[in-house]
Amino acid sequence: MNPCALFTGSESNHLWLTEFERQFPQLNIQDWQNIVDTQTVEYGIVWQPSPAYFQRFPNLKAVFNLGAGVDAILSNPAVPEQVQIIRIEDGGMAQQMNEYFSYFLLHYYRDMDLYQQQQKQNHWQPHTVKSPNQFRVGILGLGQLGSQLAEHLRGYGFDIAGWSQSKKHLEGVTTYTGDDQLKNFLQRTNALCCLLPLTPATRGILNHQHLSQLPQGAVVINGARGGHLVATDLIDLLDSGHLRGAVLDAFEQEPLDPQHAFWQHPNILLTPHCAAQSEHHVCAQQIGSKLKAILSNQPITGLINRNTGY
Ligand code: OXD
Repeated sequence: MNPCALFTGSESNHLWLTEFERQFPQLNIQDWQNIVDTQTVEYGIVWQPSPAYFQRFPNLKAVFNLGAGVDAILSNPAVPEQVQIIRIEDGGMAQQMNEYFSYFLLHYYRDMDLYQQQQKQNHWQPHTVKSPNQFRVGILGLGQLGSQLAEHLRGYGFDIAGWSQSKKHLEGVTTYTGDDQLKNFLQRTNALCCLLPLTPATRGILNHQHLSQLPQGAVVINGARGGHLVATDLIDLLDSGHLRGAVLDAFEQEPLDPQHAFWQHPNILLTPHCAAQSEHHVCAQQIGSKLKAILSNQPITGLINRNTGY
């Protein structure tokens, strides 16, 4: 079997290699830099590969992305047209995303941000608990992760809506489609959860125009990519009091610059791109099985459409 070239650009490389070796020793997955006969490589497994990766393997047919979002591959100018891109589908991330969003949604729904401020002022004041159906959650992006989040949140009794580019039907979820319905979706949403793929169409979607369509006192939780958000617009809307708070997990530059205004903003909670992490054993299982399927001419799911970017 020809070697399959792994690139993760991080110290977790050896963990991936060990996991692939454990589950699929016959697949000959190797560190991309150790492969000598580079012309024979037809398949790759990558996370945020450098242009040099694609230059090194001119006969690549397909790469498996070690995550859900493929924006780092699509924006790489060295990726040849004919190389197919295959993403992780769930890979253990849906449950982690559900936990992450539930945690912060409950934080705002149960006024924990207000209690944190009150504690700093030694101020005792209970707030009336709202009925959950008065808390209107809106999920931007109803792909694998967004639709599972909608399903999970129904258990809390929140009023849930979702927005996506193409029409989706999800039980118990009011769905909105396309640019024409984005305003109506935003206007009814108290807690906006972003799980969109980052594409030219969604870059900067969390901007002043859209965020100011949310009702006064809304909150924003971005578990997708920093490129969705216009940082200065968010800060303006928090400072003017239009938005109550924001939770940010992903940033345009990572790690986030220690001088960035987000760190010290009183109404921003931030986490270091950890909302959901692909689990080695689950993802290795998924990728190895798909690679075996491709090699025996079986169909697979998770292929990226280069036109839509997801
Ligand atoms: C992903 C990520 O895209 O972890 O999977 O950000």
